[in-house]
Formats: sequence, C-alpha cells, structure tokens
Amino acid sequence: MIWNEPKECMSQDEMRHLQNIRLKSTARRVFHNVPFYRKKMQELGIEPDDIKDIGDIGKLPFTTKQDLRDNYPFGLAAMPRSEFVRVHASSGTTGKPTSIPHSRKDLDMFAECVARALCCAGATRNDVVQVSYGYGLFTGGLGLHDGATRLGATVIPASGGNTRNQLTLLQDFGSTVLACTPSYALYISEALADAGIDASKLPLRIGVFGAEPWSAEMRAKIEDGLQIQAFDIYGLSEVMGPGMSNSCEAKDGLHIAEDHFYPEILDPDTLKPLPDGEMGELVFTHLTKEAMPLLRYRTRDLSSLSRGGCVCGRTNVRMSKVKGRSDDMLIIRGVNVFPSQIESVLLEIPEAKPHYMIVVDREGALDTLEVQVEIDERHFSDEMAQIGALRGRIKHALDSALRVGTKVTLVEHRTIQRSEGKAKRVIDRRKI
Ligand code: DLL
Repeated sequence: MIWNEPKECMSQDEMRHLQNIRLKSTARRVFHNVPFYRKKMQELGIEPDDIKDIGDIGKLPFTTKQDLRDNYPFGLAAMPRSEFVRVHASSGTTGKPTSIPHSRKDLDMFAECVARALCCAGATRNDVVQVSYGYGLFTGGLGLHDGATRLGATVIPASGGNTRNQLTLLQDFGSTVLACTPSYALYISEALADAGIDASKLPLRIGVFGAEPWSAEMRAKIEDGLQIQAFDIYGLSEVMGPGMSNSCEAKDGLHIAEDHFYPEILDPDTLKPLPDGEMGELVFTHLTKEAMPLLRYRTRDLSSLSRGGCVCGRTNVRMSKVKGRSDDMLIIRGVNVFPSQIESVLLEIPEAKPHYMIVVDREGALDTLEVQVEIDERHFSDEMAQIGALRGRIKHALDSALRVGTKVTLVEHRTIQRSEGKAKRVIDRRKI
C-alpha cells in the first residue's frame, strides 16, 4: 500500500512544479520573517524574486548546525513563540544544543511523513507498532509514535531501554512492527535468544530501524536474528526527524518525501552540486516547514541520489543508505576510513559477532587503528594457535579492505557494551 499516492507517485515534472512553487514561497517567508536569512541573502545580493524555480536553489545561502547553535534557542524561527506547539532538541554533546520548534502544521506534516515511511516498510493499520526509540527531546520516540497513530496502527509507546520489559511487550502485546535503532534491535535479538524465546514464533514481522548508520550486512544479521524484514528510516531533528526518507520493498535506497524536503548532493569541499549517483554531502531545503524553515541545511551525511521508477511504484527520488557522516570519517595515516566499512568486513566473518569498538590513538607521530571484536562463544578457544589464526584472518580482511594497517583484538562475548539507543563505536584518543 502507498500512503499518499498523489504525492509519492507524482511524475517528475509535476513534482518539479510543486517544488518550484514551494521554494519560492519559503524563500519569501524567510526573507521577510527571519533577520538571519534576510542578512545572508542581502550579503549574497539576492532578493526573493530572484528565486524563480528550483534551478535557482544554488543562489540561496547554506545553513549549518553552528548557525542553529549561534541562534539558540529560537533565533531562526519564522513565527512567534505562541505558534509553536512542540520543541525538539538535539543533545548537544559538543557545545550548545540546538532547538527545533514545530507549529501545528509542522507536526501534521511530520506525522504524515512517518505514516508514509511505515507504509513504505509494509505496515498497515492492522499492525501493532512497538516504539522503542527514546521518547523526549529526541525525535525518534514521538516521531514514530505520531506517525504510527496517523497510520491507524496500535501503538506501544515502550521507549528505549529496560530490555527485559521489551521482550515481555513483544510477547504479550504481539507487536508486529519494532521501531528502534539497529544496534538496539541487535541487542533485543540477542536478549531473546538468551531468554530462550524463539523469534520465529513471535508475530513480529517488520523492523523500522534508523538514527545511526548500519550496513547491509548488519541488516541481514538483524533480519535473521529477529526473523523479520528490516527497513531503513532516515531523518535528522534539525530538518524534522525520522520519516524524511524510508526504504521500500526494493531495499535499494530510501524514498525521500521530496514534496517537503528538497535534497541536493554536494561535494563537501567545493559545495558544488554532484550528478545523480555520485556520493557527496546531503543538503536539505524545507519546502513546507512553518516554524523554522531552513535553507540548504548541511547534514554532513554522505549519500547519493537516484531517480527513475522503483518496483514499489513510488517515483520520489531515492537516497542511498547513508555511508556515514563526513565528520565520522577517520583519517588514519592519511587514509579515509569509515566505521561502516569496518562493520561490513567484520560481518562477513562467521566467528565475529556484530559487536565491535574502534579505538584510534597516536604512537609518536603515527596513528594507530585498533578494532576490538567480540567472538562468538562457540569459537572462543583456549588454543593460542587457533586464536592467533582467527585474529590473523580478521586483520588481513580489514587491512585489505581499508588499505591501512589495523591492530585486531579479540574479546569475549558480552565484553563490548550494548546500546539501547544510538551506538557509540569509535573512541578517538588523538583528540584528548
Ligand atoms: O536520529 C532522527 C531519527 C530517529 C531518524 C529515529 C531515524 C529514526 P538526530 O538525533 O538529529 O535525528 O540525528 C540525525 O543521525 O544526520 C544521520 O547522521 C543519522 N541518521 C539518522 N537516520 C539514519 C539512517 C535522528 N537511517 C543523524 N542511517 C543524521 C544512517 C542515520 N544514519
């Protein structure tokens, strides 16, 4: 089923037409209502009338997370505070947090996009959706909650954590859809096995996982562990939250709700647009947001776009699975390394569990990259020779995939901390 066929299956020309109208209106609104944008546009020598269609988007200024921090909490709002019906915020591990206000219409659009996303994953009003993303300022919990409610499904507002209780809810309420981070889904599948619960006997059938990068290999592991079909849901709180895009039955990229968020892929260094199919930084411009519309928000997420029909029938542009963030990229002795590459290699090794930690350090002038990997209990041996051979095999696979020398440390089952939300997989000691 397609939630909003008129919008999700529009011809490219019709979509272009809609985007042209909406971009012009957004440019006009921010120019008149947000001093920050008026100033930026004046500095660039442009006026709202210079924006005639989407082709003019390159004339508009960029927005960065730093701009949001500098204008914390509501300096970029295009409406008075009395029009906000909810405010979300990002945790702000580095410096000040960012806050994102929503009007009633914005929350309506949010619920609509998440309903589309759930439908894209195959959920219907007959499903029982267990929302195990954290509730609160983070957009995962409330975002999925409102979207599943809009879909007409039965919502179980579990929130993250208390894993034993998650298992009870899965069993007692017969949840058919699980929404959480992929790392938490993995943890739940492990906890089910530990509790002797056969996942194939549960009614659970669909997973809607996102909020962090995860590889195709990880998806296969989760699908196997939970005996479900797993889908990718993407979004960021500054622009909206989950549901900006979602993968469909083709599992070949994520359809973007491009009637609300106009995507561009730019070279992160030159900020010049890249052709479809090329990997670069994803940048979004709001087309309908009321409370705080953003122009060309730089996500730092690396992805590529592809257009053209999809087996699911949707025509909305697709973004590839996010490879990582440009600021997650590790530069090890001059070589670019993404944590997602390490994950893909490890999951190809049958003895390795999908739990790992990457530790970057510096010895003298030289960067070191250590990968700690959990080994399946059945393969943990007292024989030094066997352990040595396994370590050697993993190191060889990593070194040749990454083109940089690694140190591999094998650790016992359950040594690496499990995550109930976004997983932290990199410790970079060079910065300390
Ligand atoms: O993580 C919103 C969300 C909640 C998305 C639940 C999906 C599910 P933030 O906390 O602002 O918002 O973090 C946004 O998380 O820029 C990406 O780097 C990353 N991210 C989100 N979804 C995915 C995904 C939420 N499916 C940041 N794959 C984004 C890879 C993702 N990375």
